[in-house]
This record gives sequence, C-alpha cells and structure tokens, in this order.
Amino acid sequence: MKVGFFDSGIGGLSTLHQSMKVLPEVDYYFYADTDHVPYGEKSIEEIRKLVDHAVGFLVDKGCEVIVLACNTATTAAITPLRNKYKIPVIGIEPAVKPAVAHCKDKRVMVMATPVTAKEPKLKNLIMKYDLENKVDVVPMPGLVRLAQNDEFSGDRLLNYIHKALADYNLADYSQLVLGCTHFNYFKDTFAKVFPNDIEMLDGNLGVSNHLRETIINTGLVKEEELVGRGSVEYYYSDRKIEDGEELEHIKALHQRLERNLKL
Ligand code: DGN
Repeated sequence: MKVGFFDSGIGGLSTLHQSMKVLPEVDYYFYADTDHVPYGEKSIEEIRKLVDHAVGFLVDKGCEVIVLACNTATTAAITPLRNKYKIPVIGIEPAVKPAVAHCKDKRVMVMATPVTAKEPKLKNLIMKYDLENKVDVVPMPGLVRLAQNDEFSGDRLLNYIHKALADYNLADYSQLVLGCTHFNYFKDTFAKVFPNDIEMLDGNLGVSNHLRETIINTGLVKEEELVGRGSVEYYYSDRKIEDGEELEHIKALHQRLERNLKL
C-alpha cells in the first residue's frame, strides 16, 4: 500500500518521520516542492495550483492516501483536493484544542506561516476552543527559509526569533503550538528561548494515528495485512532523490528530527 506525503519543503519530513513509527508497514512517497518553497507568502490560488500538481504526481505513482504534511497547504487546498480526488486526503492543522486544554493559568502561542495565520481556518479553530482569549498567533515566515537553508542554530536564527517575539512576554506562555511543520527543526532552540518549561505541540502524532485509522477504517488495508517494513522514496518537486549528497542530507534531517521530536 502506497501513501503519499506532501510538503512545500522539508517540514513534512517531521510528519513522515512520526508516521514511519506509527505505520512502518506501508510504502511512502515523500514529495517536497523545493522548486517553489516557501508557500507561506503565496496567494491561495497559487498554492492550490502547486499542491494540485504535486498530489496528481503522487496519485500517478499509485498512492491511495495523501497526507498534506503542511499546514499552509491544508489551509489553502484541502477542500478542492477532497472534491477532486476520491481517495482520502488527510491534512494537518495547528493543535489549538489540546494547547488550550493544557495551558492552565498561562497563555498559548501559535506560530505559523502568514497564510495559515490570516486565513479563516485557524481563526475558526481559535474561536471554537479559545473561550478565554488565551491564544496569540505569531506569523514566523523567516523560519521556513532558515530551515530550508539548514540554519538550525546560530545568531541569524536567534536574532530572527527574538525580533519576531519582541512584543510578547515569553514568561506568560506554557504552550507553543507549532503551526508549520518546518518549525519542528527548531524545537531545541524554542526550548531555550522560552523561560518556562514550554510544552510544544506539533500535531504529527495525531496525523500519524489518523492515517493508520483511515487506511484500516476505509478498508484500504486490513489490520492483519499490516506486516513487515515498507519503503520510502523522496522527491524534490518532480525529481526523484537517488543516492548521493541529497539523500545523505535527508538522512541527516531524519536524525535531527529523531532528537527534536522527543522534546
Ligand atoms: N511546512 C509548511 C507548513 O506547515 O505550513 C511551510 C509552508 C511554507 O512553505 N512556508
């Protein structure tokens, strides 16, 4: 059984990494649209067109389920994709509900791309669960570029984060919702930037559990057929990543995620 994963870039690897633990038995096709990253400042129409192309590519490969491992793509494109394709399309959205449930007398910060931050999808989610006005949304577009450039530490990253958060009293927060899959690469940095023991919520486990339930509940696979270990293929836009430097880089990113997902 083939499962397609999509992100504008390397952020979705964090979701894939988690799914490979929850559902190791299937064959994964990971598509990062590196020719067009970042998506977070593009128009909704542009994002829809790009995601539609990538999902079409994954469907042509034989994928029977698609995971949009990108909050921005989910915000912009999940509805038209679900209308177009008969197969399940699973999205990811900021984990506002559990964050509000856990924050006690502190506040919740949601970091996201500008598209995710300004579209009604997130606003509706906050309206539904944030009954005491405890949630602040902070667009952090620069983090996607820094992650794509492998800048996971150092002065440029810290300066960017401190500048973006200058208007907030970080001691007020107990929950940090990572509303963009790229932000998983910075968990160790966020843990140092916030003075409290901040809880970071990324939504990857929820999506991975949902993926497993979906393929079983829709009858795509029977639970007893889920045996052994599947494979994974990586694509940067329409180009397959074969052996070499780029594949080594992807392996190094998996190792970083393995450390960071535990935070
Ligand atoms: N990983 C994408 C997300 O979760 O929103 C980042 C999108 C982008 O390209 N800015």
